[in-house]
Amino acid sequence: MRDGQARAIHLQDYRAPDFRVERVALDVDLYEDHAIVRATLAMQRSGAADAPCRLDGVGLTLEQLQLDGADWPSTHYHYDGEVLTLEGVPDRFVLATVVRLAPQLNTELEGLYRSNGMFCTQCEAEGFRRITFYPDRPDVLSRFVTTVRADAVRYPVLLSNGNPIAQGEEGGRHWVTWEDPFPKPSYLFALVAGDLSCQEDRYVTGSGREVALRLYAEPQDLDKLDHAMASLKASMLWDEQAYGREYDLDIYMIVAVSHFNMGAMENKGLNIFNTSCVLAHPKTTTDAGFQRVESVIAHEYFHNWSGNRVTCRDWFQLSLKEGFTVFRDQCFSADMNSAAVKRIEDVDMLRAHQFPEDQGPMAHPVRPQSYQKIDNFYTLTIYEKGAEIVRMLHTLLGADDFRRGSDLYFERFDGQAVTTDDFVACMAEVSGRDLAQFKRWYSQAGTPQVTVSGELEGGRYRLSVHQQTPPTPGQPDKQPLLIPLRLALLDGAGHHLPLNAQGDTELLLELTEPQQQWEFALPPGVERVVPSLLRGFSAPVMLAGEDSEAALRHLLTHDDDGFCRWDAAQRLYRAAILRLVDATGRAAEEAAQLAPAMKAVLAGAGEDAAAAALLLALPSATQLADSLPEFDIAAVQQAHDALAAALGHALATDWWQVLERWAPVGEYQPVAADIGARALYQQAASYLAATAQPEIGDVMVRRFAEADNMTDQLGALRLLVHERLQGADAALADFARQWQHEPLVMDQWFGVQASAPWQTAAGIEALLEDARFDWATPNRVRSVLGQFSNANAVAFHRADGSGYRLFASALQRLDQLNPQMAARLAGACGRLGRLPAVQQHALREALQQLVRQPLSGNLDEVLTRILA
Ligand code: 0A1
Ligand code: ZN
Repeated sequence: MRDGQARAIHLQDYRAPDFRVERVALDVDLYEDHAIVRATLAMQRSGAADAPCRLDGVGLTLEQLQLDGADWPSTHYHYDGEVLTLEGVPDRFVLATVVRLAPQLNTELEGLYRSNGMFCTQCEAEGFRRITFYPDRPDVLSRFVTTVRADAVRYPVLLSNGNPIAQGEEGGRHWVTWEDPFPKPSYLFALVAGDLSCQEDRYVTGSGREVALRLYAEPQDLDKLDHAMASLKASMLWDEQAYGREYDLDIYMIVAVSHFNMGAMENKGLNIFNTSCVLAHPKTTTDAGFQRVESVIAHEYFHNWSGNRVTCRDWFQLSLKEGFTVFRDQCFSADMNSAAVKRIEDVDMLRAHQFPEDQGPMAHPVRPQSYQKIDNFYTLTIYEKGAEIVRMLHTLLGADDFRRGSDLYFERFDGQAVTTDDFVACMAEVSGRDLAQFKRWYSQAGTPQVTVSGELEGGRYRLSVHQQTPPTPGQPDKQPLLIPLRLALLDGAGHHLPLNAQGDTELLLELTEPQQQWEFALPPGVERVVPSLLRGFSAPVMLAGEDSEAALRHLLTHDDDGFCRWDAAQRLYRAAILRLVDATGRAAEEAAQLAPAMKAVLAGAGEDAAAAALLLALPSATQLADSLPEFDIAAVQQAHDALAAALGHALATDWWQVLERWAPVGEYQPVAADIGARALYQQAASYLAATAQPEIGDVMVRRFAEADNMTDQLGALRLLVHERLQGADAALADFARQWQHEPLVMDQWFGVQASAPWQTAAGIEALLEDARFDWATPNRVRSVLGQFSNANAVAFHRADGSGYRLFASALQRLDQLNPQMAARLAGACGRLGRLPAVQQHALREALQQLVRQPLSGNLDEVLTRILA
């Protein structure tokens, strides 16, 4: 390993800080080849009288250190490159340091760095220590005053958190001083300096305060900020209505940067966004892109309360802010669009990506016990499973008590750094419920498996439910969880049956034991009962039932729960595809079996095209292979594609009708109804493309050429390229020519090719060597290496091991530049232990060879877990 011995940090070792910081004054002087940071910290002892003062600081060149205005003797301090230890300090003192940095050499994109000629920062989780010496932990909150200085012509815009309170200019350089009145942890600090254009608007809060909204981007992107602005205003209003939370500063700023490791960052009053999560224009952005912008804008805005006003005590509590905030942004998007569609998309994502994480070598509890590099724990488990936990609390308590609980939480802990226990305690207090067992969701890793069986006998329906959570690394034995199971029973005509004396037709069962039974008295004459279980996906579990095809068809036709209907369709498709593994010749028969139900969905598509598109989509081969003991993607993909082609033929007339009826009309708008229409069109086109008939190629070539928006254009390009239809190469070339000056669109161009199922290691290598590829831009790296390893299982896991070898050498190269990115991408190798022998051997060899190289602690931690 490159950065010294890895050291694990344990939750149980948490200790309150020995020193607090009452005030911080930062002065950041930016030059082309270096930056000087002067920090003045008013320190106050809060722990043991003899404790030395320890400040974090990574890779800093210390130029000056003074205590209370006088140089502090070098015998009284020690800096080991990571921690500055000051011995014999008084209980209160003012520490002044001067450090020199080299932001222009910072390719890790943590701390202060440059992106396309601007300066920006990323401090979560531990980037502030790369800017100055500081107790860089979330439970140290302080008030910041920040002065940014730079060349006035190159960097006309100088920003930091809070409000500007002074500015000046001298000798070609200028400066602005910002004051943030809210105490905050250092991870929420931000500054930006650049030549940026601004879109400005205003928002008046419910209590009548006026807030200036400023969205900054590079000048050529100024026309791509409308959607972000509209989303921001909608988020501000929603948080007032749904949670009673108003914005608290006079200015809310968002800056778009091209080089960013994640989606965006909620720095107080000054969000920094990956361009991909803020810029949107119909010509360059797909529907999915528009929706992502809306949800990420909301997510970062909602953090102002769930994260900033009330923050995390330590990084083990990361899901306190992330799980809650994801839940909040999911509910917001559900309210802005179709709630059922949003829920299905979220569940699909959770099951496709978080479930495998929870079953693999990286499995960890939502509140982990230990970590080496906290960056590696910004996971789907912390975010998405964390959101499911909050959702379950909402389900168990009901909307009113949940709101009372969140009000209590925000009021009681405003300005504090707290724990997930504190959050749950508020929910317990307002509801009077004992949530002790529920809290196991935070401490226990792994996806619970719930098995159900039903019996109809003597006018009663008996439901037996069994739960079990498989072992995960470091947690061999699991306790039963409190699992909310939302249930309805349908009769043979598809009507809801009453479930109790009050006539309720939906109940929330609370599964608390390993095994439990419920009985329901049925009205006379009921001969058939089909249970609708886990309605709304009421808990993040894997549900196994008897799943007779007739019952699934019944649910698909009659269930009024959007998730359950969709899940019934998924299960039908899954069964068909799995039967086709090793028997692809039977695809036409399977398609014929499925056709009537799919036709029925199409007949009702007019009501909700987006829902119809989801009901008609096959589960991905990757998801199916993940559900089997061995991850044999080649076999499953073949079966999957055979069924897709057979359905393309069996329903050809219907698909062509869809193409006619749902062809784009009118001006592009990213609104739910139109998005649904485009999704349904694309779904139909993809079935036809799977048949590889030339006619669909012609239609796609035309659609590609005539499209006036990126959704249609990219949708056509994807089918042309992935199905290798006539005209694919020309379309790729045209696309690159048309969009050469739009980096986010060129990311899509790379991504379409890297995710093509026919792709080879040599093809990926060619993309990496393309002059337009750039190792230093995370979005571009993700569009090739992320798409290849995460969205193209069939090519990545090719039996000759070529994909693995290429990937390992790419990781090694990337790790030199950006360890966080390399470690994140490496997670794609987490299926190692479940691969067929040939692949397993090849991947193990490639990773073992890699882990012998000098690697970052980030990548080393992930590879070590995978290889364990
Ligand atoms: N808190 C941000 C995500 C984020 C986390 C880490 C980062 O750098 C290592 C950057 C952003 C969010 O949840 O949106
Ligand atoms: Zn977040």
